Amino acid sequence: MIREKLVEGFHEGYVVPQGLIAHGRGECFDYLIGEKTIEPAFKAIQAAAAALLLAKHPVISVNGNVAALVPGDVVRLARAVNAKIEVNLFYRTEERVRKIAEVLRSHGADEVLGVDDATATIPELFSERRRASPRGIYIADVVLVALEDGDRTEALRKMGKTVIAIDLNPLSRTSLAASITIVDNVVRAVPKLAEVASSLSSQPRELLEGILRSYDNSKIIAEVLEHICQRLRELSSRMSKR
Ligand code: PTJ
Repeated sequence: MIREKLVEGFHEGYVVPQGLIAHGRGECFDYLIGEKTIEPAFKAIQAAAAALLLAKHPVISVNGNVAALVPGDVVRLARAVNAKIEVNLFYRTEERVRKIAEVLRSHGADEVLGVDDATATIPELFSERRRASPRGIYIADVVLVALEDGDRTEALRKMGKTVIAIDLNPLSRTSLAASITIVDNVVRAVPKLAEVASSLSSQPRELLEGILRSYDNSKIIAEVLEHICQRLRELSSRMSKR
């Protein structure tokens, strides 16, 4: 079903062929983690929810794959944390931007940035992803990205922003450069993040700050790698007993 959604987005002209290849890479890592939200990802989701709720200008960045897979959950998350939604594409064309904005609007988004207003430039970035809205990613203090390239994550960090990344590859440049890395499939991570954010939204600020203070991203990535090693060891011992 997930693949079909991407293929449909591809036929409708807003998912790029490179997005289908990226998805295949993601599936491989999803098998390695066991196709479920693992404990370190859940800890990262809690920290991400806290960061988004504490932010002054939170923004959710949407590309072709995200629009195809979780458009409704993006809108729900944006409502839960009062974030703006911005289209930001690696392979940017105005036609794709408009189609993605339309998909988001058809799922309930009131406002989609990055369409006619991507007039600001992220410094030291040379891909089409440098274009940002001066009311969105450009001034954001917290940006959520998914299936992202390492260059933009690094550039956003250099601008002093907190970057939350959803990426199934724990060793991608994005995963290593982000402030909070959620190693999980977007189809599980985005709805879970919306759910956790809704339940944390009534909590006092101090509790959210405490969650963020005790969060250590390198430790979380190490836990993900340990989970994969342990899972492979278990699978290998099961195979040797067959
Ligand atoms: O729509 P555009 O023009 O912005 O282009 C989007 C793509 C995905 C083509 C572009 O951002 C790209 O090429 O990304 P990368 O550099 O291939 O990175 C994608 C990362 O996302 C890889 O580390 C994959 O393992 C990971 N990934 C793939 N599918 C999923 C995923 N992570 C979470 N959930 C997935 N479903």
